[in-house]
Amino acid sequence: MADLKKLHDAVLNGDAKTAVAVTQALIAEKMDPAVLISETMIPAMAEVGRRYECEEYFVPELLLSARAMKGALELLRPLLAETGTQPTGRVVIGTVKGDLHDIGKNLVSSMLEGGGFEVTDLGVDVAPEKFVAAVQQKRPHIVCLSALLTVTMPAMKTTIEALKQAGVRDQVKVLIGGAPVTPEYARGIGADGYGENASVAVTVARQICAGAPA
Ligand code: B12
Repeated sequence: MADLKKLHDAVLNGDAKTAVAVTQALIAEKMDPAVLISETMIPAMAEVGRRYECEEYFVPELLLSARAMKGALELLRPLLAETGTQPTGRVVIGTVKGDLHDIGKNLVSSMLEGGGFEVTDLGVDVAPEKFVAAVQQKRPHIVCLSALLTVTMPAMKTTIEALKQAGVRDQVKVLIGGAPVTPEYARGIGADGYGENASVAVTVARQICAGAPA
């Protein structure tokens, strides 16, 4: 049995080569990808964040850990998507303007795909007008906004304002998330829903598409 701790430590130490090799071994052993992510990789990234806060880690270490996490996630992404059944709804997702964090957003995107949603991922540093254009073109049921920085959270509000200005706000539900985001903040800026993690994002998105209040 490949070692879960080895995967945890590879992400923590920014060792992408080992992270990928151990993930491959765990996949071969039919390990549940959701367990690998939620019980091994996310806790490792949380520890990376803690070390950064204590100034034990700096930006280069964050980048190395992010690269290791992304390498492992690339392998798990198709497996998450395989679990899907009926198309559930259309989603446009992106990290808001000024923000380059995409690991959590990619996870939400993969879990939504796995939950049967058709997902258009606009990437990172997405300007409000780009979200508006995607809503006009793709006609999604839900727009998902991600922000990891307190300084980029206001871009969520600006994006909602831009949807209103363009006259498309009533056509979509807006779901927001990211480490500094709270349900109160979501309500305050007029979002329709909030999800604290990727699996909650799928549950809330399903509720929205079923017509239940988010
Ligand atoms: C990795 C990382 C980076 C990497 C990002 C690489 C990448 N490709 O994403 C790099 C090195 C680039 C980086 C840069 C910076 N970072 Co940084 N980073 C992190 C770190 C360590 C981990 C983030 C992460 O990936 N977590 C793992 C994922 C799985 O969790 P998540 O993102 O929270 O996502 C989950 C939920 O939030 C939720 N979710 C996320 N999005 C959405 C969307 C929706 C719709 C829903 C429903 C749910 C949802 O579901 C996800 C999965 O469960 C955090 C620390 C932390 N603890 O968060 C700091 C952190 C976010 N970074 C921080 C800072 C300060 C920076 C920099 C300013 C540093 C600098 N001096 O340059 C820059 C900013 C660059 C920019 N303009 O964006 C601070 C932010 C402080 C603040 N309150 O604003 C943090 C909190 C570190 C800290 N403790 O100080 N960072």
